[in-house]
Amino acid sequence: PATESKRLRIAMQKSGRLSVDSQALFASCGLKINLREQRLIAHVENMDIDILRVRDDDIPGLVMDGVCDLGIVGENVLEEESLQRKMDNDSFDYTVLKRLDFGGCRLSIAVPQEEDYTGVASLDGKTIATTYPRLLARYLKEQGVNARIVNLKGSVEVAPRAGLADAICDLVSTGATLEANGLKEVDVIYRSKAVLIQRKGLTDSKQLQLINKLMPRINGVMQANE
Ligand code: PRT
Ligand code: ZN
Repeated sequence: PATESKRLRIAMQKSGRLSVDSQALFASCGLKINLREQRLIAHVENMDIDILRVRDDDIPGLVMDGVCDLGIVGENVLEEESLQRKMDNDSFDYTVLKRLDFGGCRLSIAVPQEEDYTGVASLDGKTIATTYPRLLARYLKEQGVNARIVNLKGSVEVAPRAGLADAICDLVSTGATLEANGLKEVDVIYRSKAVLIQRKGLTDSKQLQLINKLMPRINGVMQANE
């Protein structure tokens, strides 16, 4: 029945760099979840919440299409999806409820260590491999650089050695991966953290109440971690 309130659906990364911290955040907000089962949906035992465990790349779309109410995802993935949807004239609306204190990384351009890099203009006419073609294209356009973008879903860091590209644009945290592949970071184009987002048009009063209960807890947990 239409009057019956739906459970709040939160999307999180199933396994990867954001999943442990996302789980820990939920736990410290008092959500009792049994995540040991390899299930897509985990029911929160003590609140009207379901946790959806998916690939991080699917989270922006699930929230923007209104399939999930909340989601935790990296700003890099969120912004890339937004740019893509703008181009495709698809809906790309969402609200950021909180910028979180994990998942920090930067999206950077890197070139072979022996390369003489004198600034972004030296990428003119070059080929750059990346998993983030829209973010890279936006940056290159802002900088007035004309380069060819090769879209790779993985193994971006081996592209120069494999002769597929002159440079790469990839996520960096410690820099160890770049170093191990004979590359040097030359330009940071985007700084990212995990964010908690909410879909547009969420009006169910029970669900809104639940979010209003969660937010102070999230803020409290983050303050305690500072
Ligand atoms: O399976 P699924 O699609 O869900 O996961 P995924 O493999 O696409 O993503 P995952 O788990 O690798 O990353 C999820 C999110 O974590 C990213 O979208 C970022 O927001 C964030 N994050 C933070 C990172 C990194 N740090 C990071 N270092 N994502 C990826 N990396 C990779 C980077 O691509 C490179 O291969 O780690 C390597 C570089 O690390 P350093 O420490 O060697 O510099
Ligand atoms: Zn992914």
